[in-house]
Amino acid sequence: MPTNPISDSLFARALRLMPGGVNSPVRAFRSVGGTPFFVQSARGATLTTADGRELIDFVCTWGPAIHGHNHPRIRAAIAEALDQGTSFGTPNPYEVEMAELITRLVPSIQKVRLCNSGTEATMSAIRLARGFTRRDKIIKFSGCYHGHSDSLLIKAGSGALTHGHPDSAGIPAAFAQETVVLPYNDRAALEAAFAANHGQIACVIIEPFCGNVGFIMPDHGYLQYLREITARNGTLLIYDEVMTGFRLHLAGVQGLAPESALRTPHSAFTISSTLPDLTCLGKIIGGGLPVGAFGGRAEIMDHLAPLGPVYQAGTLSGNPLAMAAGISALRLLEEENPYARLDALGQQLRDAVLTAAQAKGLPVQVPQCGSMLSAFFTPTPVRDYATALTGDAKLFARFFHACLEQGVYFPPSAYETWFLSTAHEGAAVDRACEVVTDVIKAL
Ligand code: HOZ
Repeated sequence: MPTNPISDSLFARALRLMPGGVNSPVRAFRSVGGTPFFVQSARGATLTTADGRELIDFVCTWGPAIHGHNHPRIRAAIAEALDQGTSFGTPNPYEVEMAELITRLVPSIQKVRLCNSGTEATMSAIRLARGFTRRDKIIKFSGCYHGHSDSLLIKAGSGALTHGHPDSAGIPAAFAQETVVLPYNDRAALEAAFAANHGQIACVIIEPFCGNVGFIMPDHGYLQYLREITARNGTLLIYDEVMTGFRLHLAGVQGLAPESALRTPHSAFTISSTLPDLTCLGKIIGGGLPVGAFGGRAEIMDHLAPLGPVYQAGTLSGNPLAMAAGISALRLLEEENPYARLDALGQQLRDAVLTAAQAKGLPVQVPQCGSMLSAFFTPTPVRDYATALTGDAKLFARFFHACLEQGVYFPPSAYETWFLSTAHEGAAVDRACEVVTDVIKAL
């Protein structure tokens, strides 16, 4: 068992200074046990810990690192921008270039507002939807996590679920009453909610593919149904593509079509595009620096200040360093179009888990699409929050630690998505498959 004296001592100091020793809960390892390692540096698919251990990383900084860590092109773009200054508090040319890229690549986005995190993007999109429709209620789905703003932290996934607080303390009951929470993939529940709240629902917000309760895909036709019922009710449809944007396709889930290079051979699911009214982005569009964005139909976006009455602002919004990094990451994706390659890597890892589990007689579900996947140790097909919770989280914790011991780092929670990057091609994914096979055999 490797020892991590430097990480352990840093964590002991951190525990005295920061709640739980961390600045984002899931990093504290509390659901898998043990103490987190500290990272000194990262390159390609590898993290180097403060204790000098090298780990193959399937967290990819929770999604942004689709080109692997510290890509030379992105680093060079940041260095060039850095030479000009770090923040101006005025419009800068990079913002225009980023807005042009996003609106060109994501068909439903005619205009975009850049901000600093995915949480800001979803919070602001909700306010915009309420301001535009002049309605107060919103619909979200249990297990979908849209960041930590008040309206959205109800039956949430990610760290909130991991640590047993899917409905956070501190949310006024009056706010919570405006959020209708429904099961994902359940058409009857949607029909009933619209009937019960006729003319009151401003928007439906959804992770079109859920990535914060483990990875879950929609049933065949569900997204089309969602588009149809929202349009019928004058309700805006918001896709939270903070995780999936530029990860599954240049246009995110909304860009996937049956003829797309990306296949989903693991479900009866045929992907066809449905366009939302608003889309929230983050992660990849910052190339590893803090960023968020939301955009959509111009008619809606023009309700934002300074044109309209819906207020939203940010000192560091459109920050030149984050823009330069993000532009570089997106241009690389356009040049390489790596989605079919990434899907092959995702399938390789998925097949390794399934084959090992089958040999062991261990029931496991491994939803996968492109470079996103996760493993639920359960015989029950996972299609929503309730079925995700049937996964054996204790077994996952053993799996996690056994892999980590052998140098493979998966997310420290049964309810987070595993991410791959182009840097995993070859040795990294091959080694991870070997480790997963050994670990499952010994579970
Ligand atoms: N909420 C993030 C994963 N879905 C975790 C972010 C972090 O801890 O860095």
